[in-house]
Amino acid sequence: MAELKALSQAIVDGDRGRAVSLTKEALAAGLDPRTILNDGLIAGMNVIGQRFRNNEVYIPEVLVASRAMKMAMEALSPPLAEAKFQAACKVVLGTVQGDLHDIGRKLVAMMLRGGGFEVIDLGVDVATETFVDSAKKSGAKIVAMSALLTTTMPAMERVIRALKDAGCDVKTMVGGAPVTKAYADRIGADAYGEDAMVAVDLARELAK
Ligand code: B1M
Repeated sequence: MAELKALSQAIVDGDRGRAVSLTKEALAAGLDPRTILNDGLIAGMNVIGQRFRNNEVYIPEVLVASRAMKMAMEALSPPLAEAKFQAACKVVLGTVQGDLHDIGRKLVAMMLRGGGFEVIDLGVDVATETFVDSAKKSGAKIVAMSALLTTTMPAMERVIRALKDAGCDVKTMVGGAPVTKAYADRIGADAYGEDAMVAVDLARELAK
């Protein structure tokens, strides 16, 4: 769809104003927020990610694109959250220690909230103890972790072990670009979310 291609391009260009106005226009035109998210915003970030990998753009361009995505996501957040699901349960969510990537995690948070979950978003660079403390204090049923770096993935295993050691009765879910189902199984996670949409279905399964 033409609007979504333009939106994707606005993200690639890091044009925040255009990204926000095109997101609002797409919503006003009645497009499903999930379609706007997938085929507009995420599609644009995928292009930037590929160019970054090919050394065609560098960190400043990626940051500018990330900011445009964040601002467009703010416009998209209320309609996504409007879906009237019964509050399923609490989920503690964070990007693991040493990792500052937050776009994917914010998407997961947004989709979970849209799916009726109460999300306690701990942010980025979250220490193992913080996950455990938050799970204990909140009574969350699920602890969800995001990692974007191969060097920070092992922190997920540490959190899972610490939750068990602390006797927390929680299910764990992991995700992020370098994480795989095989890795999730190996570290004893209860679920692996390939993307933010799948994360909601998995969280519903885990909450049962
Ligand atoms: Co970084 N970075 N980065 N970066 N960055 C990657 C991840 C990288 C793959 C780029 C590359 O080299 N091709 C590479 C990692 C290599 C590796 O470890 N294998 C990398 C690197 C190396 C780095 C630095 C080390 C660079 C440097 O400084 N030399 C540095 C590390 C900083 C740190 O964290 N300590 C760094 C910094 C940055 C920026 C700050 C510039 C910026 C982050 C801005 C921000 O987040 N606020 C950035 C970005 C933007 C990227 C890329 C280009 C895009 C990431 C992104 O936002 N994708 C990325 C390349 C890429 O992935 N293609 C890259 C869009 C987002 C929607 O996808 O986060 O994967 P993603 O989330 C998806 C799914 O994975 C899933 O759902 C989401 C979509 O539906 N998901 C979950 C995520 N978490 C989930 C949790 C779940 C379930 C699903 O359940 C709990």
